[in-house]
Amino acid sequence: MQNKAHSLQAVWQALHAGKKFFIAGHLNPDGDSLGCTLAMTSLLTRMGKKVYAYAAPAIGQDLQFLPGIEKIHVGKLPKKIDFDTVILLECSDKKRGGELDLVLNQARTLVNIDHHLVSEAYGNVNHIDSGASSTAEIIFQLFEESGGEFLPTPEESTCLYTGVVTDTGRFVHSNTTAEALRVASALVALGADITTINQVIYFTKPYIELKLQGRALEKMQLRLDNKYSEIILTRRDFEAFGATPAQTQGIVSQPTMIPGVEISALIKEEPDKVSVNLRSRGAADVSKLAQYFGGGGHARAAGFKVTGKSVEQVAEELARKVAHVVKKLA
Ligand SMILES: [Mn+2]
Repeated sequence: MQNKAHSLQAVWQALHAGKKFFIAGHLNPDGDSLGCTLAMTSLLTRMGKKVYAYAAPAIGQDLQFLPGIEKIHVGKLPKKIDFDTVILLECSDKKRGGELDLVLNQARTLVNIDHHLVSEAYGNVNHIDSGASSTAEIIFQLFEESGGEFLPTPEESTCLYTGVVTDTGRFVHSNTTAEALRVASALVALGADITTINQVIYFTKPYIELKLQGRALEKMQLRLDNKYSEIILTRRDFEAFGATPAQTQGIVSQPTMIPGVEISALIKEEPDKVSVNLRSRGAADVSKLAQYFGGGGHARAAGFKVTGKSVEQVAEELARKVAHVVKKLA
Protein backbone atom coordinates (compact mmCIF):
# COMPACT_ATOMS: atom_id res chain seq x y z
CA MET A 1 0.00 0.00 0.00
CA GLN A 2 1.20 3.46 -0.80
CA ASN A 3 1.72 5.97 1.94
CA LYS A 4 -1.06 8.56 1.99
CA ALA A 5 0.43 10.51 4.82
CA HIS A 6 3.81 11.88 3.97
CA SER A 7 4.62 14.77 6.26
CA LEU A 8 4.79 18.38 5.13
CA GLN A 9 8.54 18.07 5.74
CA ALA A 10 8.63 15.43 3.00
CA VAL A 11 6.88 17.93 0.72
CA TRP A 12 9.52 20.54 1.60
CA GLN A 13 12.27 18.05 0.76
CA ALA A 14 10.76 17.59 -2.69
CA LEU A 15 10.49 21.37 -3.13
CA HIS A 16 14.13 21.86 -2.18
CA ALA A 17 15.34 18.93 -4.29
CA GLY A 18 13.53 19.87 -7.51
CA LYS A 19 14.70 22.39 -10.07
CA LYS A 20 12.09 22.38 -12.82
CA PHE A 21 8.51 22.16 -11.61
CA PHE A 22 5.18 21.57 -13.28
CA ILE A 23 2.16 22.53 -11.18
CA ALA A 24 -1.48 21.86 -11.91
CA GLY A 25 -4.78 21.72 -10.08
CA HIS A 26 -7.89 19.94 -11.31
CA LEU A 27 -9.81 20.49 -14.53
CA ASN A 28 -12.26 23.41 -14.48
CA PRO A 29 -10.27 24.93 -11.66
CA ASP A 30 -12.09 26.45 -8.71
CA GLY A 31 -10.82 29.03 -6.23
CA ASP A 32 -8.96 26.44 -4.18
CA SER A 33 -7.32 24.82 -7.17
CA LEU A 34 -6.17 28.11 -8.71
CA GLY A 35 -5.36 29.78 -5.41
CA CYS A 36 -3.05 26.92 -4.46
CA THR A 37 -1.49 26.66 -7.91
CA LEU A 38 -0.67 30.40 -7.81
CA ALA A 39 0.61 30.44 -4.22
CA MET A 40 2.86 27.45 -4.90
CA THR A 41 4.06 28.94 -8.19
CA SER A 42 4.95 32.16 -6.41
CA LEU A 43 6.67 30.35 -3.54
CA LEU A 44 8.77 28.18 -5.87
CA THR A 45 9.70 31.22 -7.96
CA ARG A 46 10.87 32.95 -4.78
CA MET A 47 12.94 29.84 -4.05
CA GLY A 48 14.68 30.31 -7.40
CA LYS A 49 12.98 27.36 -9.09
CA LYS A 50 11.69 27.16 -12.64
CA VAL A 51 7.91 26.70 -12.63
CA TYR A 52 5.37 25.91 -15.32
CA ALA A 53 1.87 26.48 -13.95
CA TYR A 54 -0.99 24.86 -15.81
CA ALA A 55 -4.79 24.92 -15.67
CA ALA A 56 -7.36 23.56 -18.13
CA PRO A 57 -9.49 24.04 -20.05
CA ALA A 58 -10.28 27.62 -18.97
CA ILE A 59 -10.30 29.98 -16.00
CA GLY A 60 -13.57 31.53 -14.88
CA GLN A 61 -14.09 35.28 -15.06
CA ASP A 62 -14.56 35.52 -11.29
CA LEU A 63 -11.06 34.19 -10.62
CA GLN A 64 -9.18 36.40 -13.06
CA PHE A 65 -8.42 38.85 -10.24
CA LEU A 66 -6.11 36.38 -8.49
CA PRO A 67 -2.59 37.80 -8.27
CA GLY A 68 -0.30 36.09 -10.78
CA ILE A 69 -3.15 34.58 -12.83
CA GLU A 70 -1.41 35.71 -16.05
CA LYS A 71 1.41 33.28 -15.30
CA ILE A 72 -0.84 30.25 -15.70
CA HIS A 73 -0.65 28.44 -19.02
CA VAL A 74 -4.28 27.78 -19.77
CA GLY A 75 -4.80 24.46 -21.54
CA LYS A 76 -1.33 24.64 -23.06
CA LEU A 77 1.51 22.22 -22.41
CA PRO A 78 5.05 23.31 -23.25
CA LYS A 79 6.70 22.12 -26.46
CA LYS A 80 9.56 20.64 -24.51
CA ILE A 81 8.38 18.57 -21.59
CA ASP A 82 11.27 18.41 -19.19
CA PHE A 83 10.32 18.60 -15.52
CA ASP A 84 11.97 16.84 -12.59
CA THR A 85 9.10 17.49 -10.21
CA VAL A 86 5.35 17.57 -10.80
CA ILE A 87 2.98 18.91 -8.16
CA LEU A 88 -0.67 17.97 -8.49
CA LEU A 89 -2.97 19.91 -6.19
CA GLU A 90 -6.59 19.06 -5.47
CA CYS A 91 -6.53 15.99 -7.70
CA SER A 92 -8.12 12.93 -6.13
CA ASP A 93 -6.68 10.86 -8.97
CA LYS A 94 -4.07 11.40 -11.68
CA LYS A 95 -6.66 12.04 -14.36
CA ARG A 96 -8.26 15.01 -12.57
CA GLY A 97 -5.54 17.33 -13.83
CA GLY A 98 -6.35 16.58 -17.46
CA GLU A 99 -4.31 15.00 -20.25
CA LEU A 100 -1.04 15.10 -18.38
CA ASP A 101 0.39 11.64 -19.08
CA LEU A 102 3.34 13.08 -21.00
CA VAL A 103 4.23 15.26 -18.04
CA LEU A 104 3.52 12.69 -15.35
CA ASN A 105 5.45 9.88 -17.02
CA GLN A 106 8.73 11.75 -17.32
CA ALA A 107 8.87 13.31 -13.85
CA ARG A 108 11.25 11.94 -11.27
CA THR A 109 9.07 13.08 -8.39
CA LEU A 110 5.31 13.42 -8.28
CA VAL A 111 3.95 15.35 -5.30
CA ASN A 112 0.27 14.93 -4.54
CA ILE A 113 -1.39 17.36 -2.14
CA ASP A 114 -5.12 17.00 -1.62
CA HIS A 115 -7.97 17.17 0.88
CA HIS A 116 -10.63 15.08 -0.85
CA LEU A 117 -12.20 12.28 1.14
CA VAL A 118 -11.58 9.66 -1.52
CA SER A 119 -8.13 10.37 -2.83
CA GLU A 120 -5.53 8.05 -4.29
CA ALA A 121 -1.91 8.00 -3.20
CA TYR A 122 -0.60 8.12 -6.78
CA GLY A 123 2.44 10.27 -6.03
CA ASN A 124 5.93 9.62 -4.71
CA VAL A 125 5.07 12.12 -2.01
CA ASN A 126 1.44 12.15 -0.93
CA HIS A 127 0.07 14.58 1.59
CA ILE A 128 -3.64 13.87 1.75
CA ASP A 129 -5.54 15.40 4.63
CA SER A 130 -9.27 14.88 4.32
CA GLY A 131 -9.72 16.82 7.56
CA ALA A 132 -8.50 20.00 5.90
CA SER A 133 -11.15 22.44 4.69
CA SER A 134 -9.24 23.08 1.51
CA THR A 135 -5.93 22.42 -0.15
CA ALA A 136 -5.18 26.08 0.59
CA GLU A 137 -5.34 25.30 4.31
CA ILE A 138 -2.70 22.59 3.75
CA ILE A 139 -0.49 24.92 1.70
CA PHE A 140 -0.65 27.48 4.51
CA GLN A 141 0.44 24.78 6.95
CA LEU A 142 3.26 23.98 4.53
CA PHE A 143 4.43 27.61 4.79
CA GLU A 144 4.28 27.32 8.59
CA GLU A 145 6.35 24.16 8.40
CA SER A 146 9.22 26.17 6.91
CA GLY A 147 9.88 27.42 10.42
CA GLY A 148 9.62 31.08 9.52
CA GLU A 149 11.82 30.88 6.43
CA PHE A 150 8.87 31.44 4.13
CA LEU A 151 5.83 33.49 5.10
CA PRO A 152 3.08 33.94 2.51
CA THR A 153 3.33 37.32 0.78
CA PRO A 154 0.15 39.45 0.64
CA GLU A 155 -0.44 38.16 -2.91
CA GLU A 156 0.05 34.53 -1.89
CA SER A 157 -2.22 35.18 1.10
CA THR A 158 -4.94 36.50 -1.21
CA CYS A 159 -4.65 33.32 -3.30
CA LEU A 160 -4.77 30.99 -0.30
CA TYR A 161 -7.60 32.88 1.42
CA THR A 162 -9.58 32.54 -1.80
CA GLY A 163 -9.11 28.77 -1.57
CA VAL A 164 -10.31 28.60 2.03
CA VAL A 165 -13.25 30.97 1.61
CA THR A 166 -14.57 29.32 -1.56
CA ASP A 167 -14.16 25.71 -0.38
CA THR A 168 -15.97 26.47 2.88
CA GLY A 169 -18.75 28.29 1.00
CA ARG A 170 -17.84 31.53 2.74
CA PHE A 171 -17.35 29.74 6.05
CA VAL A 172 -20.71 28.00 6.18
CA HIS A 173 -20.08 24.38 5.11
CA SER A 174 -19.34 21.70 7.71
CA ASN A 175 -15.63 21.89 6.80
CA THR A 176 -15.51 25.32 8.49
CA THR A 177 -13.35 24.07 11.33
CA ALA A 178 -11.46 26.03 13.93
CA GLU A 179 -8.33 25.32 11.90
CA ALA A 180 -9.91 26.71 8.72
CA LEU A 181 -10.80 29.90 10.59
CA ARG A 182 -7.36 30.10 12.19
CA VAL A 183 -5.73 29.82 8.77
CA ALA A 184 -8.13 32.42 7.30
CA SER A 185 -7.40 34.78 10.17
CA ALA A 186 -3.64 34.35 9.72
CA LEU A 187 -3.97 35.02 5.99
CA VAL A 188 -5.89 38.24 6.64
CA ALA A 189 -3.13 39.30 9.04
CA LEU A 190 -0.60 38.58 6.29
CA GLY A 191 -2.39 40.92 3.91
CA ALA A 192 -5.00 38.87 2.03
CA ASP A 193 -7.15 41.34 0.12
CA ILE A 194 -10.55 40.27 1.41
CA THR A 195 -12.31 43.39 0.10
CA THR A 196 -11.51 42.45 -3.49
CA ILE A 197 -12.18 38.76 -2.90
CA ASN A 198 -15.63 39.47 -1.45
CA GLN A 199 -16.54 42.03 -4.10
CA VAL A 200 -15.42 39.96 -7.09
CA ILE A 201 -16.45 36.47 -6.00
CA TYR A 202 -19.58 37.14 -3.97
CA PHE A 203 -21.03 40.45 -5.11
CA THR A 204 -20.56 40.36 -8.85
CA LYS A 205 -22.86 38.50 -11.24
CA PRO A 206 -23.42 39.15 -14.93
CA TYR A 207 -26.94 39.96 -16.07
CA ILE A 208 -27.29 36.75 -18.07
CA GLU A 209 -26.31 34.64 -15.06
CA LEU A 210 -29.00 36.26 -12.94
CA LYS A 211 -31.50 35.67 -15.73
CA LEU A 212 -30.40 32.04 -16.02
CA GLN A 213 -30.74 31.68 -12.27
CA GLY A 214 -34.31 32.95 -12.55
CA ARG A 215 -35.07 30.38 -15.25
CA ALA A 216 -33.47 27.63 -13.15
CA LEU A 217 -35.53 28.44 -10.06
CA GLU A 218 -38.67 28.59 -12.17
CA LYS A 219 -37.92 25.09 -13.48
CA MET A 220 -37.08 23.67 -10.05
CA GLN A 221 -39.20 20.65 -9.15
CA LEU A 222 -39.56 18.97 -5.81
CA ARG A 223 -39.72 15.17 -5.96
CA LEU A 224 -39.62 12.23 -3.57
CA ASP A 225 -41.89 13.69 -0.90
CA ASN A 226 -40.28 17.10 -1.41
CA LYS A 227 -36.95 15.75 -0.21
CA TYR A 228 -35.27 16.02 -3.59
CA SER A 229 -35.03 19.14 -5.71
CA GLU A 230 -34.33 18.72 -9.39
CA ILE A 231 -33.43 21.47 -11.82
CA ILE A 232 -32.92 20.56 -15.45
CA LEU A 233 -31.34 23.14 -17.73
CA THR A 234 -31.47 22.20 -21.39
CA ARG A 235 -29.53 23.56 -24.28
CA ARG A 236 -32.54 25.73 -25.07
CA ASP A 237 -32.41 27.34 -21.62
CA PHE A 238 -28.78 28.30 -22.11
CA GLU A 239 -29.46 29.57 -25.62
CA ALA A 240 -32.35 31.72 -24.38
CA PHE A 241 -29.90 33.98 -22.56
CA GLY A 242 -26.75 33.34 -24.56
CA ALA A 243 -25.33 31.65 -21.46
CA THR A 244 -22.99 28.69 -21.18
CA PRO A 245 -23.34 25.68 -18.87
CA ALA A 246 -20.44 27.10 -16.86
CA GLN A 247 -22.53 30.11 -15.85
CA THR A 248 -24.59 28.29 -13.25
CA GLN A 249 -22.56 28.97 -10.14
CA GLY A 250 -24.56 29.09 -6.94
CA ILE A 251 -27.76 27.72 -8.47
CA VAL A 252 -27.53 24.15 -7.16
CA SER A 253 -27.21 25.12 -3.51
CA GLN A 254 -30.30 27.35 -3.45
CA PRO A 255 -32.94 24.59 -3.20
CA THR A 256 -31.34 23.21 -0.02
CA MET A 257 -32.70 26.36 1.69
CA ILE A 258 -36.18 24.85 1.38
CA PRO A 259 -37.15 23.11 4.62
CA GLY A 260 -37.26 19.36 4.03
CA VAL A 261 -35.09 19.27 0.91
CA GLU A 262 -32.19 16.90 1.59
CA ILE A 263 -30.64 16.68 -1.86
CA SER A 264 -30.49 19.17 -4.71
CA ALA A 265 -29.46 18.34 -8.25
CA LEU A 266 -28.68 20.64 -11.15
CA ILE A 267 -28.72 18.65 -14.37
CA LYS A 268 -27.26 20.43 -17.36
CA GLU A 269 -27.46 19.51 -21.01
CA GLU A 270 -24.08 20.35 -22.46
CA PRO A 271 -23.08 20.03 -26.14
CA ASP A 272 -21.39 16.63 -25.74
CA LYS A 273 -22.54 15.41 -22.33
CA VAL A 274 -24.88 15.79 -19.42
CA SER A 275 -23.27 17.22 -16.31
CA VAL A 276 -24.75 17.05 -12.84
CA ASN A 277 -24.03 19.05 -9.68
CA LEU A 278 -25.26 17.70 -6.38
CA ARG A 279 -25.70 19.29 -2.97
CA SER A 280 -26.80 17.82 0.33
CA ARG A 281 -28.31 19.64 3.27
CA GLY A 282 -26.08 17.44 5.43
CA ALA A 283 -27.65 14.07 6.18
CA ALA A 284 -27.04 12.48 2.77
CA ASP A 285 -23.58 11.85 1.33
CA VAL A 286 -23.84 12.99 -2.28
CA SER A 287 -20.22 12.03 -3.05
CA LYS A 288 -21.41 8.39 -2.99
CA LEU A 289 -24.16 9.21 -5.46
CA ALA A 290 -21.65 10.95 -7.69
CA GLN A 291 -19.25 8.02 -7.46
CA TYR A 292 -21.98 5.65 -8.60
CA PHE A 293 -22.16 7.67 -11.82
CA GLY A 294 -18.40 7.88 -12.18
CA GLY A 295 -17.90 11.27 -10.55
CA GLY A 296 -16.77 12.42 -7.14
CA GLY A 297 -16.54 15.23 -4.64
CA HIS A 298 -17.44 15.86 -1.04
CA ALA A 299 -20.26 14.60 1.18
CA ARG A 300 -22.23 17.81 0.72
CA ALA A 301 -21.08 18.88 -2.73
CA ALA A 302 -20.31 16.51 -5.59
CA GLY A 303 -20.85 16.03 -9.29
CA PHE A 304 -20.55 13.79 -12.30
CA LYS A 305 -20.74 13.75 -16.08
CA VAL A 306 -22.43 11.30 -18.41
CA THR A 307 -21.96 10.92 -22.13
CA GLY A 308 -24.23 9.15 -24.58
CA LYS A 309 -27.46 9.66 -22.62
CA SER A 310 -30.19 12.26 -22.84
CA VAL A 311 -30.73 14.75 -20.07
CA GLU A 312 -34.08 13.09 -19.27
CA GLN A 313 -32.47 9.64 -19.01
CA VAL A 314 -29.83 10.93 -16.64
CA ALA A 315 -32.46 12.73 -14.56
CA GLU A 316 -34.55 9.57 -14.16
CA GLU A 317 -31.58 7.33 -13.34
CA LEU A 318 -30.40 9.83 -10.79
CA ALA A 319 -33.88 10.19 -9.25
CA ARG A 320 -34.06 6.40 -8.80
CA LYS A 321 -30.73 6.41 -6.96
CA VAL A 322 -31.68 9.45 -4.88
CA ALA A 323 -34.91 7.66 -3.90
CA HIS A 324 -32.84 4.92 -2.21
CA VAL A 325 -30.73 7.49 -0.41
CA VAL A 326 -33.58 9.62 0.95
CA LYS A 327 -35.51 6.49 1.97
CA LYS A 328 -32.64 5.55 4.26
CA LEU A 329 -32.73 9.00 5.85
CA ALA A 330 -36.38 8.74 6.80
MN1 LIG B 1 -10.54 22.06 -2.58
